[in-house]
Amino acid sequence: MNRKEIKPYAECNVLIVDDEPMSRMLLESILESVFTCATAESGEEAISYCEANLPDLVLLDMNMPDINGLDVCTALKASPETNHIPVIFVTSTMDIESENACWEVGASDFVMKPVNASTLTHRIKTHLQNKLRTEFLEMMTFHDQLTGLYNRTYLTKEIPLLIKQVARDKGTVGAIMIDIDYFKLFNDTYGHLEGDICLQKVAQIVSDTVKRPKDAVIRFGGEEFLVVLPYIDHQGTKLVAQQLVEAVANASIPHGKGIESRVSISAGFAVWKATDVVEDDVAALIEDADISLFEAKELGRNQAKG
Ligand code: GH3
Ligand code: MG
Ligand code: MG
Ligand code: MG
Repeated sequence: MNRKEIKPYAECNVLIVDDEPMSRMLLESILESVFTCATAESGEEAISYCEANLPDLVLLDMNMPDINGLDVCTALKASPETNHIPVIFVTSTMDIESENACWEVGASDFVMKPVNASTLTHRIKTHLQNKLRTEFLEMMTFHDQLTGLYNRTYLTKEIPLLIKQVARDKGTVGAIMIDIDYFKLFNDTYGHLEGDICLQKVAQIVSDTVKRPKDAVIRFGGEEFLVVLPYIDHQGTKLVAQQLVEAVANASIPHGKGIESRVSISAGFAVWKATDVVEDDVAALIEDADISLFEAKELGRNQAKG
């Protein structure tokens, strides 16, 4: 996610889970004018919907045959992909033990059947607000405002966690350091505002070229980008680095004083066992990629070295 503002309620996807058709219809009729609603008629369907669509909130019937609401909530909270989705239980039988059971499996709230339409709508809005604000702040904390890429905070806080996971799986991790060629001359020729637009274009090309979901593209410095590639070997990293160099050159962004009169990048890469990165610190892997970047610059720019 990288939006400049919090999305409106009408765009929030609320999943209604209930095994009784009448209950589903009633809840949907209350909520469909305020939120974007979807329905599921079983616990199994709810879990697969959540995995595939990541709704903003789940309204969950407690009593259902097969997988009951408590089990659905437990499953959602156990997965890192879905554990941030607030779950509100809707139930007709509520004793203290059931209430406690809801809290224990990670519920955000519960409402009693028959529901008061206004209370239900307002409870949902409150939990959506909490979730969306948290996500928005996370987005602001971890993204660079000019390019929308991850920032240095993301690099220091989140990348070590990713690399620890790769180390547990005994995998390797690749790092590609990218630097725009003759960018000072670009600014001198076209001005800093055009320079900013150029940075945005290059950032977009890099993001589009690096495709796997766990790969991370970070704005490392002014006109330097770092790509972190978990679970990749030397050959794979080399290929991505070469593709990045080619993609920027092929975009043909005019640069009167650049190589072949267009904007180009140089890239340096390194691939380490993730366990070694954990031991030595991410900075050591970056330093290794940086040495290769220096070599790529020395050899004439517009190329990848590693
Ligand atoms: P080289 O090929 O050796 O990398 O040459 P270069 O000119 O790109 O290298 P240098 O490090 O001398 O210049 C980097 C330039 O990037 C200098 C600075 O003005 C520019 N820059 C850094 N951040 C920004 C930014 O956010 N916007 C703009 N427009 N320019 C920036
Ligand atoms: Mg039921
Ligand atoms: Mg530089
Ligand atoms: Mg440069």
